[in-house]
Amino acid sequence: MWQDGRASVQQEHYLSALAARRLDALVAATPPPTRSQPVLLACPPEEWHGLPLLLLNVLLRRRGWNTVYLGANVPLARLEETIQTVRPGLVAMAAQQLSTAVQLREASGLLAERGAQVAYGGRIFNQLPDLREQIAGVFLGEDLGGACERIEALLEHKPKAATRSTQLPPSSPAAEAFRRDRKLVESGLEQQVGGVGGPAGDYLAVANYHFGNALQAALDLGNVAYLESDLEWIKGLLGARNLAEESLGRYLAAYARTLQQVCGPATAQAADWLESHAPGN
Ligand code: B12
Repeated sequence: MWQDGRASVQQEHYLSALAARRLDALVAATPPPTRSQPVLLACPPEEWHGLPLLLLNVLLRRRGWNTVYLGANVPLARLEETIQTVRPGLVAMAAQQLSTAVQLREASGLLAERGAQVAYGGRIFNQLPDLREQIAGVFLGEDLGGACERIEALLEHKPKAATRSTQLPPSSPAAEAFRRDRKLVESGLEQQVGGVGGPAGDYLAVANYHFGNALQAALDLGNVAYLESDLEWIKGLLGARNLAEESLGRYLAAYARTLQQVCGPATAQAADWLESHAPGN
């Protein structure tokens, strides 16, 4: 509803906070855990969608598990210390977006290296099942319904074979070039699409922030086509705000040109993909 413009951000925040309070109240009303092995629940850095893991927390607590819910946007620094203190039988993580799938990939690698068993899920892994190949952990399924049984099976049997390699693929030249030159690309775009300041400038700054994050994530994950799910989201958002789809077309075409000019051959494939996906092309 929020994406369609039928609910305001304020209404969405109000309802999310209400849902979180209700879930917290359910946890508080649950009897003490009957199973001693802790289960740690944490969102990776920059992931603010904490509700799914909060819900999983309630479900696990109701089955007697001793959960430690760390919430949204948990930094990776000192995670090792936490693992040593809590000594969890399993760490459950969730990511809903492309950019936080990259963060979850890093967290899972780090945890697996320290010998922790990782399990995960989230919207982005449902949309792009290929991504599961890059995570050092066990996928818990497409919805929260069966997640508790899977977690219990993992805690009871600890299948080593189900955990993937913890070796991260080397960063691609395209990902490195964009990381290095993103600011230059964005200032080039400001000159092409419109100056900063005023409504157009505001939209551009917001678009650059979200789109740049998603593009960096797609390149980090090794496939610019992973951006497709974000483009659908942006199209819906523009439509709901009465902005023509051509503005996305112009933006993507200008992005492709600027990327090509600033980063050169390293990002040629990404620039071609953006150009061919610009509505109106
Ligand atoms: C509430 C909400 C927020 C709240 C979160 C509050 C909170 N405490 O969690 C806030 C305001 C923080 C937020 C922020 C943003 N959000 Co938001 N948000 C939502 C919303 C409306 C509901 C998400 C939710 O909790 N659903 C309840 C859960 C239980 O259901 P679910 O998400 O559908 O999950 C199902 C499966 O995916 C799966 N699953 C999900 N997680 C897990 C985990 C495990 C372990 C398992 C097994 C399964 C599983 O199981 C569930 C069904 O059983 C969705 C829209 C929607 N309808 O889903 C957008 C949505 C997720 N948000 C979105 C976006 C874009 C954003 C923002 C970028 C917006 C912005 N402009 O700033 C920021 C990003 C913040 C960040 N860096 O993380 C997009 C993501 C699109 C995309 N391509 O990335 C969505 C899909 C909305 C949309 N269609 O545009 N958001």
